[in-house]
Amino acid sequence: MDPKELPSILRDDKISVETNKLISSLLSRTDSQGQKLCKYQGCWYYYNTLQGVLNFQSGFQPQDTDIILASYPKSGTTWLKALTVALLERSKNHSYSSDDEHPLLYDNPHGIVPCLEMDVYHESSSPNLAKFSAPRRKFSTHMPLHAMEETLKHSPCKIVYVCRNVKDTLVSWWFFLCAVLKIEQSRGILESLFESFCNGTIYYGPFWEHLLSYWRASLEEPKHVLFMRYEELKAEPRHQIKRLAEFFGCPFTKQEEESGVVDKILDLCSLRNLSSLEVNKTGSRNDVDHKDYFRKGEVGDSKNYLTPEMEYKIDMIIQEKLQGSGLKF
Ligand code: PAP
Repeated sequence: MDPKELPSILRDDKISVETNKLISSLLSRTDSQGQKLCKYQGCWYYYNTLQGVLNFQSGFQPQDTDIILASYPKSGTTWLKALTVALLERSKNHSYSSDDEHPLLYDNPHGIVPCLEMDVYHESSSPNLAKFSAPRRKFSTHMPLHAMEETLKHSPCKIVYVCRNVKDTLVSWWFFLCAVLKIEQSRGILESLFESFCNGTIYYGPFWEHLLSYWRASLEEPKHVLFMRYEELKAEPRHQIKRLAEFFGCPFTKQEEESGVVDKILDLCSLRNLSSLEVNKTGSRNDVDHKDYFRKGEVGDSKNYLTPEMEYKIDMIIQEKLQGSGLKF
């Protein structure tokens, strides 16, 4: 594929001279798709993303009311963004009907909640953040928590991490990557992604360090970091959305519960509803079609694609890496 046709996150055309110098001192590798990755502060990034991370680290000034939605890619980010937007929007008394001016009806959740390193700080360490002011600034990130710790030091901002069964995450990655690169979905690509996933040298990997960075912080500072699971959101959405609302300091009132607001929000943010909206059927941003953020959304779908040997290897890695942490799958 012509490098200019790649989504911008996979390219290396936004790198400053200093970052180039830094990269030359870092561990680097080329992934199975031919894209260059380097390891910075323990995490693997494509070069443009690294530039965004560095811009963020040097320029971001947190506000106390900021909300940061964090995840390992393909773990439920789009859903968490939609739920967060809907929760914070509800003070505006939406009707949730088709003539409503609810932002989720007019934009993809990724357009409403931009990613710090891939959108906001992609090009500069001093972007104009004025448009993100009301009512609370909402950002997302795929950085591990340790990449943000220095920048967010002493900030009481709210960080929500959504995690997902890593096998489903891997399979979701495979589908997404092939869709974005517009290449055929071959077993060969799944197998090479699997290898990278297992040895940790994958975009934003190793996944276990990612998970553990947020898991530990959620235990140490539960008012600052909330740890959620995709599977729990699927199994008990009403309970989980209430947890999220409480964490943000805007719990549902009795009146809201009685008038069905919880269910309206869940319905608005459902995969079925979001994927059927015109903006998500036809729109795109950062060279990614909105429709590619929505697929099956099923728990355990990886069983249909991973061999028992692959599953076993992942299980063993999880057992070894998460041992003693209290985090289980
Ligand atoms: P991202 O990291 O690129 O933002 P992310 O949203 O985290 O992707 O993950 C995409 C997965 O969430 C897809 O899973 P699948 O490949 O196993 O199907 C997608 O279908 C699922 N997803 C997206 N929106 C929703 C939603 N509203 N409810 C449930 N699952 C969703």
